[in-house]
Amino acid sequence: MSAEAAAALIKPGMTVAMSGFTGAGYPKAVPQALAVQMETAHAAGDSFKIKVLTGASTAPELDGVLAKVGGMELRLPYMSDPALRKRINDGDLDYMDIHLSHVAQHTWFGFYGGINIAIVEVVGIREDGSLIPSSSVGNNKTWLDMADAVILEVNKQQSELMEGMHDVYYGTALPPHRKPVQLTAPEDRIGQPYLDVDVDKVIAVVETDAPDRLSAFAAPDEASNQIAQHLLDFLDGEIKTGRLTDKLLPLQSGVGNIANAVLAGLSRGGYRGLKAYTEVIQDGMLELIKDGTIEFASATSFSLSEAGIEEFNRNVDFYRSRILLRTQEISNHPELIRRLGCIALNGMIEADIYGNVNSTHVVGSHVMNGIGGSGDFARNGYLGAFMSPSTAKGGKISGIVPMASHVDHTEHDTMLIITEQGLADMRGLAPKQRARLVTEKCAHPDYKPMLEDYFERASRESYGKHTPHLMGEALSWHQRYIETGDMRL
Ligand code: 0RQ
Repeated sequence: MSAEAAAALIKPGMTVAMSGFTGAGYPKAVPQALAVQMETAHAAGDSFKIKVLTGASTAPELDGVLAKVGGMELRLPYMSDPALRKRINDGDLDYMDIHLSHVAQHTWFGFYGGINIAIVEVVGIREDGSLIPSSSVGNNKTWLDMADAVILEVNKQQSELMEGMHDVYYGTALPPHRKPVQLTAPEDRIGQPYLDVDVDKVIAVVETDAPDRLSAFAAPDEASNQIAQHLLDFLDGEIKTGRLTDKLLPLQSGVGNIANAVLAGLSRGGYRGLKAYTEVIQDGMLELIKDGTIEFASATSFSLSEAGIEEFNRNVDFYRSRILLRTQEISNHPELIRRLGCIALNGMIEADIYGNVNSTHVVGSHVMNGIGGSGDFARNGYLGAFMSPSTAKGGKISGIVPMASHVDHTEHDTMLIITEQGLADMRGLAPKQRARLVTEKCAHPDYKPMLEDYFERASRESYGKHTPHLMGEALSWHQRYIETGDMRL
């Protein structure tokens, strides 16, 4: 049926679970048709809002249009759309930022109530009713299983050549009936290439012909290259001490500028035959697979630029045996990340001197994107690194602060803090040692004396001497930024 007819099946107040992970594999027509119907309702004075669950971030055709018409009352988990971000920070809707590995199980536990409708993009519907997954798998298995009704978008633009590259695991159960997940290497297949759906629940099939978000990547800047170099030097040191071999351990890489620069650096570093157990395959990862740096990559989503898609389609037979897309409850599974010993590399907003990391909130209250999978990997991996330039907004904000204004990753979960200034290896260090090292290695020269002064006074005057802090001053840098637009004195 038409997208308009399918959208008309969605009613105000419903919980609608949609496909999509980092701008890939999201429904492209029904959400846009729904936004038009919401706008009409709002013009007539009727409220029309729904609760939206996804895999992770989507695109303007989903989060963007629904945000613009004020059509969401709740959104979870990760998002990165500017219009939606503005709505959330204006206080117009509730946003629940949860670990990506938690979404499926919390849905099964009933924490979010039921799901009225699932809208899932697929590449095709097979004769037996099973579905060829699209460019992301995300939470689609859970959405299809749990929803009362299902709308499928069959997108002609998604390459049919992806068929067979997915591994959908159907062995999850609820406690106390859980069994170990039998995956011991990133390349292990433990599921099936297709998604199952109860055909009696399918209330609409809509054909679409539109590309994914296709974000292009900026060339790495100077700071990103320096951060990448610090990490590569650190890894070389780990190999020399014998803690790692030159095959490293399976890599998880976040998204964005710095992640891309690190991937490019690995290629220069002469590594061969590495593996990735990660969430997203970006252009940088494709290049590493092509040149043999990475031998195999497991993820839940492709997030490629137009050039990346062309490259993938041209050499699909080569990539087919080197890439698997899984459900996000498996790509981000704590049990598997711990077993494989992933090296987790993620961006951050700020870190404090003790190594508590804020990945999500500018000045404690303005949400940027969300925690994504960074917590799944940082807490459970073999190594957890957080990376950022040492300053933001032209030097007016320090990325290293006395106390993090919001904490996503506690000092117990973080091991490496890396800025363009240097790398702080906090493994095996107690709080005061961490504070001195993070300040020395990572702080920008404009802020280093301020941090040293703070720590020295806190060490003398603090209520307790274990993790010295001056409670009235710990967040004063953020307050100063709010008042003057600059954290500097
Ligand atoms: O803002 O674009 O307005 O200039 O944050 O910062 O330095 O370009 O770095 O693209 O890597 O993003 C933490 C947001 C970093 C990202 C974050 C501002 C800065 C700029 C972007 P502008 P950069 P990145 C895998 C894992 C959480 C999710 C995650 C992120 C913008 O890495 O969302 O790890 N991580 N997922 O100016 C004020 C500061 C700031 C600051 C940066 N201290 N104060 N603004 N910015 N630091 C993927 C998934 O799980 C799906």
